[in-house]
Amino acid sequence: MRIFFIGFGQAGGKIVDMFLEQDKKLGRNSFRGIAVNTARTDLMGLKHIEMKDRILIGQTVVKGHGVGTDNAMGAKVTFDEIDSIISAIDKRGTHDIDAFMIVAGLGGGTGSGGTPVLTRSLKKIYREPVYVLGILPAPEEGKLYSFNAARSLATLVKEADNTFIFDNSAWKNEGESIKTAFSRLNDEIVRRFGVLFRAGEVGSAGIGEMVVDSSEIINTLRGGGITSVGYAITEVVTKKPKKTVGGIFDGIKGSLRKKEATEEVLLGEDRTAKVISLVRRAMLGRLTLPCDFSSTERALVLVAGPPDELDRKGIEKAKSWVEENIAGVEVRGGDYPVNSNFVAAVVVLATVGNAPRIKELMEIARSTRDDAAKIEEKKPLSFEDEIEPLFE
Ligand SMILES: Nc1nc2c(ncn2[C@@H]2O[C@H](COP(=O)(O)OP(=O)(O)OP(=O)(O)O)[C@@H](O)[C@H]2O)c(=O)[nH]1
Ligand SMILES: [Mg+2]
Repeated sequence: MRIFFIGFGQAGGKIVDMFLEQDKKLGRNSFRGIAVNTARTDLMGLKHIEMKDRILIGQTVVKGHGVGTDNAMGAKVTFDEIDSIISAIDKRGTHDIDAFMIVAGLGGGTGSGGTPVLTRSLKKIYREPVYVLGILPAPEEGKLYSFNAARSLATLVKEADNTFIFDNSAWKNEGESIKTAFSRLNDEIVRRFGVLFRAGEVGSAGIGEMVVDSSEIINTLRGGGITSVGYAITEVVTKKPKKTVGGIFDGIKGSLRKKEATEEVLLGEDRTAKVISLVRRAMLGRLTLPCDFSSTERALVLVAGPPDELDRKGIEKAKSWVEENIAGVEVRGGDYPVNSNFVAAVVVLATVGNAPRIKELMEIARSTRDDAAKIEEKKPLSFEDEIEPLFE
């Protein structure tokens, strides 16, 4: 899939920079990307996004120093300078892309406020779907971050074709500070979304029997809402031990080490059963947004690895198993052949209905707003009418 990334704000810029780094490392050309920020130093710190693709906005207002967690300001400067952002996107080229992906931390000011404005604008101008990869703040960052994230999300679910969520709080370790966790979390993000976003790409391992192409990903995401992604990986054990090749599964921080994969042995055992177990592990393990998967409307199952290991019957059975466990009946899926000593499964849970962390954010946002406005009445929560969106 050819993706045009836009990293909005500091977190977004860093993560897009890493997607491009991964592309370079693999010698691929699937991803392109730009960064947009109100803070000059954040843009300067990037390494793989070209200088001309780093767009500083809001200079007359904040003088390159960022909007300091004020997402209404982030929305305003984006709105005022939308033409220069669109022009930078056009210059980079959009004619051969499959989708846009705006990446942003939703708790701050720039990315949180700017992403919904840019999403709406891209939707008006281009035919390609506009997705968002939104990062949720950890509770320790304070109420303002939660409030920002809730408002941004309330707007995004209306504007974007789909919003992938990665919840920082679900991924940081007990006792670890959120800041020290960033580089590890970003590596997790780039690994799992990298596999998904590359699906359909013709690699050196040839064409699969049942390839997932970009239209299947787009159709899975069509319903909009919030999407969570599961991932699991296992090493292929061969009779003649070869040099370990991680291939597309390598993150930025170096090659996969054996201990990162499980000890499941594919060779000599039932490959069908192994594919099924890998997919189950992906869905039952830690998701990018912990959620009740039985409330999911659609899903996509992707199994990537060396062609010999991509057992067709296993993938079909795994799809049936996913279908039995989600609310809807639409489960797409297939394979993605790659040269690697690993096999990975990605399960996309599209349009999840019930995620405790989202509910919690909405509660915090409502109580923060109510504190401010001294509103007594309690209404049921929904994105549509409860949380004041950033703009209408
Ligand atoms: N996973 C991850 N989250 C990050 C990273 N950097 C920041 N965040 C989170 O993203 C949210 C927003 O932070 P920033 O991206 O710094 O905010 P910004 O968009 O630059 O906005 P302002 O600095 O307020 O103008 C916070 O909740 C952070 O915890 C990162 O590298 N990785
Ligand atoms: Mg910033």
